[in-house]
Amino acid sequence: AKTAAAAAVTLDTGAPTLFDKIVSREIPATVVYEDESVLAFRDINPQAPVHVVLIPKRRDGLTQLSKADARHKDVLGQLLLAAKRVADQEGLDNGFRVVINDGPNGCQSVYHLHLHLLGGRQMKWPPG
Ligand code: DGP
Repeated sequence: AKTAAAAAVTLDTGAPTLFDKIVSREIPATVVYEDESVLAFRDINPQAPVHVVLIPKRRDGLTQLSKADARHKDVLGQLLLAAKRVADQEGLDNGFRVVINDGPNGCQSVYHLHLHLLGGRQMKWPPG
């Protein structure tokens, strides 16, 4: 299990993030959905039978949700709609979970905003 201490906060230097390299196909990933603004791919360390990461293709300063402002409104909506589409595509017709980890207490490890779509098993509440 990840700990908050293991999640290093990085400054947004503008340098390509790990997820930018997935967008550019420099790092391979199993892409399950793509549109003009969103890329979705299978998590390398799945926490459920279906675990997909959805990212904005253009980071535009959006390293984490707490950095969002009005200019990110459209892409934030597109990410949620894409999550719904992928859930449908993956056959998650009995429900699913969408998670955004923010910062050290949220256990964020990659500083390029992303949604986790988790499904294919019964989720628990509260989360760990
Ligand atoms: P978070 O901890 O919320 O920042 O989520 C980052 C997720 O990204 C984590 O669940 C593992 C996943 N991940 C990290 N590196 C890679 C990679 O190189 N490929 C893929 N497919 N997923 C990755």
